[in-house]
Amino acid sequence: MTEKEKAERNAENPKTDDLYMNTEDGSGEAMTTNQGMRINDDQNSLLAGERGPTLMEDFHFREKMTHFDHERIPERIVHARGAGAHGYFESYGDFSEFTQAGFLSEKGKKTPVFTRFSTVAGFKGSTDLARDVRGFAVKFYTEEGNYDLVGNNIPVFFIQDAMKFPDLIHAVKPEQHNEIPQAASAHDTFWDFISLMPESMHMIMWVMSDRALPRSFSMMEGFGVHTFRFINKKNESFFVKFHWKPVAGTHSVTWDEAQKISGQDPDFHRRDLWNAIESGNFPEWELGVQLVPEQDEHKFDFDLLDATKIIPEELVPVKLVGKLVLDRNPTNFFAETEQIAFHPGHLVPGIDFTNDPLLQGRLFSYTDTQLSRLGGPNFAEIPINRPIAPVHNNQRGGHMRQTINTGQSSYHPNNIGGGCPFQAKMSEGGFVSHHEKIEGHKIRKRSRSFMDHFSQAKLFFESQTEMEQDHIISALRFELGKVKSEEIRERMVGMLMYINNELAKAVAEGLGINPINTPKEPLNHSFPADADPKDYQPIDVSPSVEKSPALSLMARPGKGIKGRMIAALANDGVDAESFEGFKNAIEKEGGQVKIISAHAGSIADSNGSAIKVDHSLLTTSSVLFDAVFIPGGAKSMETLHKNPDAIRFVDEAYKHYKYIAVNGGGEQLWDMTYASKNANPKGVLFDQNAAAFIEGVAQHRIWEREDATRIPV
Ligand code: HDE
Repeated sequence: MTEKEKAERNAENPKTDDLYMNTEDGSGEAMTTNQGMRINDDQNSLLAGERGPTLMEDFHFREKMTHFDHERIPERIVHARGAGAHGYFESYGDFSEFTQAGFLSEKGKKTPVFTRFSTVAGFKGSTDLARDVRGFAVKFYTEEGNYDLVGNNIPVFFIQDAMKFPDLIHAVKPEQHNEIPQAASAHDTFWDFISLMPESMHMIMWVMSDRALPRSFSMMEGFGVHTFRFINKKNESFFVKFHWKPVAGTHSVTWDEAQKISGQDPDFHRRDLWNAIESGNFPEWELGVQLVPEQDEHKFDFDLLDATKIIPEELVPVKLVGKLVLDRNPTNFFAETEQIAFHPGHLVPGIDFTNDPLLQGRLFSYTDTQLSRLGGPNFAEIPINRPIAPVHNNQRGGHMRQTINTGQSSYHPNNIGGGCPFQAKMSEGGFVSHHEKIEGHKIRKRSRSFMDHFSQAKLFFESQTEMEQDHIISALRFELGKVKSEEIRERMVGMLMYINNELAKAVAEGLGINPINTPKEPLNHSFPADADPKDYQPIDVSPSVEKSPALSLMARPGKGIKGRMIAALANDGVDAESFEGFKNAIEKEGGQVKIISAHAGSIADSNGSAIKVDHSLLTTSSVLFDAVFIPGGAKSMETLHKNPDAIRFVDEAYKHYKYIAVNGGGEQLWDMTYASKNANPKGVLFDQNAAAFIEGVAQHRIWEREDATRIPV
């Protein structure tokens, strides 16, 4: 995308930086200290004599070094690793029938947003490709104040009560004695905890599925997870579940690829988001809502307040209400992506909480964590966190206060300040909590309606395609295979038997366990000391939906190849016509073509024109691409067909079910591969036009390529 195009696009869409950015690029300016004094030597410390000690009075050195020493802030306890982008949300219509939220009140209304995606378990410097849940947090800078939809790419959670969150996170993070392993759940403490907590089984099915290995942030769904409330102007309430549906469809990588990508490019997802935006292929999602009128609260065979449950789309369809477009990369990662502070309690009138005990606990945690992470109560004044709606209140002081409040009074009621700032009436946009009737005893107890732990785990597993089920089985074999304790493995297999017998048997076989011998009761070990364990054991529920096709990744293939990366294997002498034709056709559809060659620099095509090489075979790998194109050109092939890295590149792409286009003399390289031993390879297109290849790449993978796993790379 050219600078001119970017400027035009920025002018069209609402954005926050005009309103808050305090950018500084130093161009044309002399260097100064933080006090604004000009610096004329930034190379040498102040010494007592040419070879003497450094003087304490060197205030420039001390200021520079002190600032550097304090450059880092504590990383997030969870979701430390992430990437973010600016964009906008556009409402599809007027939804005031359901909510008074202004950003959903008018067709075409645009609201600026900042979105941050993340992994959960790994440290800030860990790999993007961990098997993990992804955070999907969106800050809407609405005219009525900031609204944060702080969700995940999986619609349920491991636990039902926030009380257990520190335990869950301690169990999944690196073990406390040796801080191993990084960004991985495949270890004893995680599965020890999980195998004692049957409420986590539904989530475990999702995390062991390909959902936990997204191909790209732009190819994963997002979910608000909890049930929230919409409130309209008549004070009528609807329960609501939020969904983000990716326009590019839902796609994943395989576990073999994920592990290799973690070494080849641990920034794979960050880079993908950055490149997509820079190339003008803006990632897009549609916002969907499942709405349940208040009076239907108890109509379901699960509790709407239980965050380990979904509302199957077959029971309540998803209504699309708007579109999210991410069209601008951050200017500075630290200032924006690192300092942004989300909070599920940042609401606008028209959206409210429910009594989900997981959500209620989150309402405490997020402000609390910002206090230590961002250093004090004024984090809302950091540019990226500032609402575009003006802020007026009587909060004063605190570390790093930016606002200079004028006047004499900082309390309410006051007469000295003319009674200002005054309390807004409802009609002026005030927030009023839903008038829900609450009566009860103070009690620490889990409702019996939360005790069905298996029916939706079963629903999820049984709604997957055979290939997806195989991947879940392999994931569990891998994860539990890394667990050293036999007892934990057996307990887990015992738990899986309550989900699906075939699943349990297949996992047990991989672990060398006889499922018959696995312990059965009690399943739940998470109950108060004085409770009767029986009151906490899972209950059996026959669900009203037995299969939900919407739960398969295959249900949302998306359209086209926007954002896909295609590797073109070429060397000096590549056939100009065959290469250019494909490249142009792919780029026209929003895909990106990268030239991979035996050497870096540039290559000369058959017409003698120079083509810039993007990567030599040394610095890249097939796992970083969605498909491979081998253009012809006798001279090019003469070099590549003898290059073991080029041969492996093609074989590996074949192993990972990718489309491969072979044109003209490209067959010389193909013939050297192990994959070519198959007389009729699926998804390998010989001398076909670009349109056929593009159509294939849009399907993402050829899962029916049965011989793929045999490829020895
Ligand atoms: Fe979070 N979570 N969480 N979480 N969460 C944080 O807040 C917490 C939960 C989610 O990109 C922390 O600012 C508790 C569910 C996202 O900055 C912390 C519980 C869901 C992000 C915290 C949960 C989420 C966080 C760490 C159990 C999906 C990253 C840093 C009750 C609906 C936001 C921070 C970003 C971050 C607490 C469970 C989503 C510690 C106590 C369920 C996307 O406050």
